[in-house]
Amino acid sequence: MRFIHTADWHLGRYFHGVHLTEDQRQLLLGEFLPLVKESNVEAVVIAGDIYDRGVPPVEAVDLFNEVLTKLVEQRVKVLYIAGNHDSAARIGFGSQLFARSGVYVRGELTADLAPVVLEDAYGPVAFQLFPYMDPASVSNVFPKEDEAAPRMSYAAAHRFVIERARKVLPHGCRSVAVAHAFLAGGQESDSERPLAVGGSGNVPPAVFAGYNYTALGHLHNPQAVGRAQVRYSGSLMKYSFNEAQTDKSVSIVELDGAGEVQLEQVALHPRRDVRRIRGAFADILQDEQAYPASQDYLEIELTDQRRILGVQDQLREKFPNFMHVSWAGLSEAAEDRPVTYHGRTAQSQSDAELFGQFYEQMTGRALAAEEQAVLASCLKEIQQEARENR
Ligand SMILES: [Mn+2]
Repeated sequence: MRFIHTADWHLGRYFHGVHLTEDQRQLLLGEFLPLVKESNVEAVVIAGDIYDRGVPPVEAVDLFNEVLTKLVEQRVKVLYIAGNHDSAARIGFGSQLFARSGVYVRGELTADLAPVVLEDAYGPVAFQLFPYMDPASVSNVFPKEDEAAPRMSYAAAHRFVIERARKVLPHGCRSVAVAHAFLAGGQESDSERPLAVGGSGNVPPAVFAGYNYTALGHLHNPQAVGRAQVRYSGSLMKYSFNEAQTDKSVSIVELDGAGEVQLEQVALHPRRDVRRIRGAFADILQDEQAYPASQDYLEIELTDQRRILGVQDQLREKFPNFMHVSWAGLSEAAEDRPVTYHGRTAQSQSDAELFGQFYEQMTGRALAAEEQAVLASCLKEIQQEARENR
């Protein structure tokens, strides 16, 4: 059995004010679908976070519809689950109908843990689909007799459901688990939404020990956890600047007749990369060698020791899709120099003055009179609320 493992597409993602759906469309239609065809796989597994949010934009739904349809036309089976960003019920839409076309979906966790069984030349392979599950949904689906029992931890909830699922697998059958969870030892990036306050990266990889391969979603950097066959494919694209160093890929999984797994990572190439550049403003603007003009999504770290007004417009000409400027040199120098504005330090300024100064630094222009009026009324409201709550 040869299949592609991917996850965390986050269709409809909004990144620093830009809708990424068009980038996602070009990547999926222009690179992913041809890859599916060339790599001769029998199935595509998407391990959750299909969409970026429970109610995704229409363009994102259209895109997923188009990709699914093309995969079915290419006679490839598709298996997908809901992640923590998805609405479980909406992801589950049409699941019984879709199964007739070879598209297998688990949106909500149900007591029915029967696997999807696909056949290859060596016999059956059981795919067990575990949509995103938190302790509350597990206790809802499998109520305990003892109501007074303490609430399960994430780890206990996963162990409970997976042990149960193992029992319904045909004996001796090769098996693949598909899940959306945070496993102990996994490395986070800046673009996952935490599963729970205080973190819940405590599901031990060993709960998946019985499976020949575990296709995981949730963590956005590609990585194995515990052993090579328990794996996060990583997200479709870079969704935060701290992922800039790691290129995205999908995993091609080859499961032989004995259940042994061969893995191959195939890199993805979106039309615009997410990158960080760092340097002095004048260099970044003029040095074509070190800083070539680019359409990429950039975070620009300026090392200048003095703030320069109006950098945004000039940077925009060379880097039309840059997203963020930070003043790295300023914070280093600011340690021993109090920030002043019209000759006064921050401590001696009013909130309105401080905000006006911040606004000017960010946009390069001062607040207009009517903007100052709006600001004043907001501040008044905030101060009033603060007084009432005291
Ligand atoms: Mn995700």
